[in-house]
Amino acid sequence: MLNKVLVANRGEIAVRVMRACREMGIPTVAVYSEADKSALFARYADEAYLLGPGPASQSYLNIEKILDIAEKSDAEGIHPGYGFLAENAKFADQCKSHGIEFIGPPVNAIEAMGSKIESKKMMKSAGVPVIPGVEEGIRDPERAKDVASKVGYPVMMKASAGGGGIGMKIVYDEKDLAKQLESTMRIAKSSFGDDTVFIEKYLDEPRHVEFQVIGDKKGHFIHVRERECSVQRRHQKLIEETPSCVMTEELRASMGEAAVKAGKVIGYYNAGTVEFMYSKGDFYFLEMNTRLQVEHPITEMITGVDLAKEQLRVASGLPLSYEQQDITARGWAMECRINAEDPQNDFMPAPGKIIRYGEPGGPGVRVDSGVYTGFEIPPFYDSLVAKLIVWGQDRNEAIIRMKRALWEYQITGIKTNIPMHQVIFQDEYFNRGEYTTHFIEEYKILDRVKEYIQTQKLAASSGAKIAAVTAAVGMYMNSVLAAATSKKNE
Ligand code: MV4
Repeated sequence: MLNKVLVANRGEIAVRVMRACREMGIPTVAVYSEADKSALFARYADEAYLLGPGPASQSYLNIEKILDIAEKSDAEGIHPGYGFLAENAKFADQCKSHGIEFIGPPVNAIEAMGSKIESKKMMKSAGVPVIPGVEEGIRDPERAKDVASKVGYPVMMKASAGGGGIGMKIVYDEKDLAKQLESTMRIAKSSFGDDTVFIEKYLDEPRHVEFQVIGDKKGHFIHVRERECSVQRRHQKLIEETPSCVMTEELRASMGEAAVKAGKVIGYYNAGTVEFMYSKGDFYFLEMNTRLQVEHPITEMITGVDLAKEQLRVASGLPLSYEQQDITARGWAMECRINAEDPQNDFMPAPGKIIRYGEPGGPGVRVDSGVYTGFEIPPFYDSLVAKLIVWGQDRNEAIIRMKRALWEYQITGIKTNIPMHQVIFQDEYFNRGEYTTHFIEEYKILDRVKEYIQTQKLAASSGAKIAAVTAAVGMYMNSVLAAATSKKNE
């Protein structure tokens, strides 16, 4: 077992990984920026070292400083969390050359999955269904026209080095192709330093269904079922759930088989996620994420698998604790990402000081957070404050429980997206599980959130008015009563 683990991350995921380490008796090292000097994760660790100023480039992305602290603290392993350096092949390789265990997949797997074209090629060769198209970079408008006419309009153009929906363009007609190709290449170059673009069939009404996978260094490789992540805003996941509403035992078996094939074909080990597009009964490989995902807790809630602990076991050279037939599930889990954002100002990040913080609890509620009353949320990083996760016997109970937990959640002093979650959990289509990746736009959720906040304010203010009038009447009645009583006593 690793002697000590440095967690090269911050916030909730740093606390989450440190909890797994503590349960396994592995001492932890935190690395923190100036802005995080009083953060929960820095206090939770057995040792904590300052990285540098707030901006990520001078702290959580400072590879040299992180490796230096790892060596000075004698940490044998580094867990990258998600974001920052989690999918940085160079960092993984530098850990290796420093004799430090990168708690994640092999370097070649990170590299291969960093290219959408290469990953599609590898998956196709392994018999994993991929979105119809050609797995080659397109630069010439004539070649683009040829490919698009074969694939059939509308087509989707994508940056091969891209992610998060950046450098994606839908093209409906040949007359727009050349112009869109040029702009997609320009965006790809400016965003990712690589203008390689490819073309594939546009899938209408897709759902985002991903499979958790994990393997050890002895060749055991399994999936830990699916997660539905279609409720997204601008390619940022907001709500995740498992099981997926479209899943059947047969579909789970074939998608799970495809996910395992995907991992095996690239010699993967440790935790990863295979993302699929589900459209009209068919599924297609989209991409593979070579890290522990934000939404991993919902998988843990229905299966009982502690994915962070399995990661630490694999990094220590131990076998997985489970074989495929051991992976069973019970009930339904959902996660709401609680972000410090202003729903009345286009969900702009809203950092600031938390005046009062109170987490929901009770049966079937888990909160993974990195904040507390009085904590100053810094402006330098993503806006995720916490993840609210619930478990229910079935989807209906999970929804009811999430509504109750959202109602209990107390966060004052900053704005959050909690009202948005409350609107979504009241939506009839969401409640029926009838939603695609277009859900937020299709049902005008963002406009409804503004209305909801207004009605809440009115209710609160009229409640306040009623309370004030009631108090005044009460005081008047008391004065009348007091006058009557004193007269009687004269
Ligand atoms: C697609 C697609 C439709 N057709 N590809 C790729 C990156 C991912 N974040 C969004 N991606 C999509 N790729 C083809 N050929 C639709 C999307 C998409 C999407 C996919 C999953 C979850 C949310 C999404 C939101 C918008 C677009």
